[in-house]
Amino acid sequence: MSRVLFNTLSSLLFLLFAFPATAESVRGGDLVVEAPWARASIGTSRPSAAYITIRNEGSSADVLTGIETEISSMPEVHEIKTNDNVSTMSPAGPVEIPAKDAVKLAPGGLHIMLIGLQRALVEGERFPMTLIFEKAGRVNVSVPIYSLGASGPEE
Ligand SMILES: [Cu+2]
Repeated sequence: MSRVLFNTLSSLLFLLFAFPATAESVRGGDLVVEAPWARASIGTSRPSAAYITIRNEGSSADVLTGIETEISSMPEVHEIKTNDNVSTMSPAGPVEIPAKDAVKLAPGGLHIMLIGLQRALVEGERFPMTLIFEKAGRVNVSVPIYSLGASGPEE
């Protein structure tokens, strides 16, 4: 290997390790699914929640129709609605991702409810999750688990 090439490769490796990507993202068709995370759970008796941002770079809307993950026997997209200071949570049904727009699943709004946990969510671990879209099809993400009190992806 030439010395120049070696130096170039070394620099590239250095950049890779010195600046790891903070926001994880996965592309599926026109969609970019980014910054997935979930909250740690206490055991498995109560559901936990996962959050993610879905960006649509295409010129037509797509629809999130379902979630699959081995960690939950019934993963469901929920929405929180607040009326007269009372917040209620209910299944959101199919979620439209408008063209050239983004939908953010975040605490206080849309979220993926992980009902029927198959094992406890432990801070620092990960689990696989599949988002199913009408057009983009199946998009697989690896979801990092943050602390019980986390409010968003770490910067
Ligand atoms: Cu919920």
